[in-house]
Amino acid sequence: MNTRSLVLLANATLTAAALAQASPDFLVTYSQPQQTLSGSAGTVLQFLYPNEIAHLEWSNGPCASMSAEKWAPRTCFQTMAGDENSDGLFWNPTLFGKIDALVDVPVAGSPIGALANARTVFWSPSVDMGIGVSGGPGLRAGDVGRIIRNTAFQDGQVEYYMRREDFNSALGLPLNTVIDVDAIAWAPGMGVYFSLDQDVFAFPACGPTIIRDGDIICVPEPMLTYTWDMRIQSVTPNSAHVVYTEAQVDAMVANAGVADRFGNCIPNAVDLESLEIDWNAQAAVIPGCTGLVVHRPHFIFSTETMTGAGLLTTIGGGSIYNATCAPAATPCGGGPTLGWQMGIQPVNAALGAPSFVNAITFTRSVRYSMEPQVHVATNPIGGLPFGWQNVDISSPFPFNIIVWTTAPVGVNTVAQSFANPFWMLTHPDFYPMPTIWTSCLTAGGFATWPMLALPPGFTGNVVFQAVGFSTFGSIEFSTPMTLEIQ
Ligand SMILES: [Ca+2]
Ligand SMILES: [Ca+2]
Ligand SMILES: [Ca+2]
Repeated sequence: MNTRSLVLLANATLTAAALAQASPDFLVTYSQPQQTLSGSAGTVLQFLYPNEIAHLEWSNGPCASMSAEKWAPRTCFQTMAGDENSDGLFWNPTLFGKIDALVDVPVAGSPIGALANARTVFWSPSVDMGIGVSGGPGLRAGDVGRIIRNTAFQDGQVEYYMRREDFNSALGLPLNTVIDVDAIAWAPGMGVYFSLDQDVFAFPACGPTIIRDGDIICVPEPMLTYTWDMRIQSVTPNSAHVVYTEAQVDAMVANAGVADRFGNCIPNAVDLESLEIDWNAQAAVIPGCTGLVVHRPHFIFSTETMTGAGLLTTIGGGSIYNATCAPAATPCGGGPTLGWQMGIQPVNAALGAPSFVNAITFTRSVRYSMEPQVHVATNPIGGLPFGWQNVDISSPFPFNIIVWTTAPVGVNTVAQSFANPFWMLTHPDFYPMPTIWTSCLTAGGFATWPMLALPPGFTGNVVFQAVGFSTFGSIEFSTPMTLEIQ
């Protein structure tokens, strides 16, 4: 390691330490298309989709910026995934269906790894990703994983946090049972906690039972083995314990006295939709059925009934989660839960946002995302003029340089990425031989640049990234985007 690397590492440690003192951020997904509370300076980044991840940033000036902002656009995932569904296009607006579970697992002792990015966070889709690039089994609705470049330098590959087979094994189900994991959380030293999207008859530790979609299930720590980077390597069969039954979750929702987006009191859960550990109260120890101690921490959670994007906690037998800035839902009788408390716009002052919170994870992250207005375009006979569309950036840096590089075209292709050696905070990869196209200044956290003119006859895929320079010397890349010209 040379002197420069040591300086970078020291600075990264300081940065992470500074961030660690502040409140953690949430990464969050919503069940329906939503609009950011801020309006994101009028950019396309204001439109949040259920297969994208948004960022509720409380670590920098908590309550001044309650808006959820786009953290991982669809085009970022698509550039990482390539033509996963074998139709010859990268762009697939329904990639993943919805992101219905999220977990962030910082690798112990790594200050850099402690800052989440689209390569490090794990998610579960509601619809299986295609296997055209990754090969089988791919990222299925019953998996929690991420898209990586593997050690053989192949992009668009899947790395699992926990596989469908492992969830099935812990539940005592045949390993090939089709399931959909729709909430997950991890508590160090306690285990993995999750919930399913459908009821299923299973054989967990306490014997045959119907696992309900509102149950919170634990695979206790002693029943797990980990990889070096804290992913789940294996589970003990029939080791899952239900730590909260659906009936208990129903009771906690009722006890919380929380309003939905119409202002009606919510009587039950129906389906548990998101989970994160709530460290504001001590975990309980409950007897396991195999003589094992099972930990039951408190949870921040949402359910299918909680429109207006409210959040509850299991503390106090079920109560409205008190986020850093404000209660994360409206109490019963106080009007509708609007959505602004989770950073999104209500329909109007009397009708909240349609979404429930579909996935949440606490994390620390610096957001640097980029998205075009048009993802796939036809180049007409005369070519396309300068500024034929604009591209928008959400940027923490005052100045951005825009770089581009061509990417392969055709069935099952994917763009090749490389590790950015000067990275510390944002997207860790760049795409090869980047050519400088233009630059733009950031105002109020957002920037926009006009797309280059395209000569007649030009077709192909182009990957763009923005490059920013941090105050302590790292060179940072935005999330990548692909433009497909036909
Ligand atoms: Ca495709
Ligand atoms: Ca899922
Ligand atoms: Ca969910």
